[in-house]
Amino acid sequence: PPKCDISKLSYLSNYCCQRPSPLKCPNQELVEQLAVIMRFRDLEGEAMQMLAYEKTIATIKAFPKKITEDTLEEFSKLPYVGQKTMTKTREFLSLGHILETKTILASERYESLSLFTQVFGIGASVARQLYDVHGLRTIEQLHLFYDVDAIVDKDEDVADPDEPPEFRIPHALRLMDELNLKIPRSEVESIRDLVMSELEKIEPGYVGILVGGYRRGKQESNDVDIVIGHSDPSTAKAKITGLSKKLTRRLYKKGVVTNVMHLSSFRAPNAMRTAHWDSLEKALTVFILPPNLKNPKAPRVHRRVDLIFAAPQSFWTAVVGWSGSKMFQRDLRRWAKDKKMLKFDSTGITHRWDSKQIVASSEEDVFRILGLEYVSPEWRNA
Ligand code: TTP
Ligand code: MN
Ligand code: MN
Ligand code: MN
Repeated sequence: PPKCDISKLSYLSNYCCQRPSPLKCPNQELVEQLAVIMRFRDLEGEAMQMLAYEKTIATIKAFPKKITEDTLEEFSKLPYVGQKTMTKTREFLSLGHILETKTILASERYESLSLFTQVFGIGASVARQLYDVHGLRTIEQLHLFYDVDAIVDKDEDVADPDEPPEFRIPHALRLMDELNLKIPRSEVESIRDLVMSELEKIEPGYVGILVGGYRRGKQESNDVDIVIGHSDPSTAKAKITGLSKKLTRRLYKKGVVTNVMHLSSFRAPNAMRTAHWDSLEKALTVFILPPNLKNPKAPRVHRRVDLIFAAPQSFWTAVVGWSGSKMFQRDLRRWAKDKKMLKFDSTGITHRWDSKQIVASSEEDVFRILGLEYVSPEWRNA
């Protein structure tokens, strides 16, 4: 991606998409302390409070100065930094930690709820139910509760040779330790290469861009995100439609895809738009790479891989949207709505009054259409 001129951005803006947000900021420890409180609010279902913390944290990530007694005054004037943040920041400056964070980290409730929500398919409200109603505390107890061994073994016995089995909570529990391992950049690239070589066999001309945290410069990712398009604009739409199913089936037959948690086509765009942020065709999958011939004893680990399929008129908004971060993307939407009377999501940019689409021809074009300075991915870590 092209580089950007960060002197044109400002950490004082109310919008993440106008601020330069690096991967690691000078106040990273404070960010991590506040993130515990944010996470706890999320686990407790307190959506508004969680969002308030998300906004404050995003502001701090772009503040280029170390917060000290000298910079505290300037810090207090930043957007989304209020009385609560100031109290906690002062605690952090004098004690080296935030009192509430310490209490949360020591609580059994936080420990269990954060453990439970690490299982794919268990959200905060289910986790609270498991904790409050069923009295569960540990992963071992979840294994018994969901009858993991019986269900996974039965599913393997009746597996369809053509369709990858759906990934449900028992599968997620069995693979939890593996899926929690971080993915190094080299393996992210190997997964991309394997996907592209399989696409090449279906039909030449497909293009794939690694997005997500990898593109923002993370050394280790939690999953692999790839936006897939086709280089021939006149036939691309037809070559993308239905591809999620075609590609996933092929990879399943090769033993690369082991499960699918979500597979979509363009069937229900409106429902999809709310449930999954955009109406792009996608396959959210679990992969396992074939044995490494140079190093056959190397451990093979299951990985989460998100494949997003974009027709030409959606391609660059899909790349921007799926590059994240979540907060950066959130503020692209907010900016488009508040300031430009436009609607932005990964599917495209449209006028709010007639839903007419404005097609972007590059990543920089997305920012230009939205009336924003270009921000390169490594500065989108809001
Ligand atoms: P993630 O893969 O969840 O996050 P990440 O790649 O930033 O970090 P990690 O290493 O933990 O994987 O999502 C990537 C981006 O895609 C995220 O910024 C928001 C966007 N996104 C959507 O647009 N729609 C979706 O349904 C999801 C899950 C994510
Ligand atoms: Mn990701
Ligand atoms: Mn993630
Ligand atoms: Mn992802």
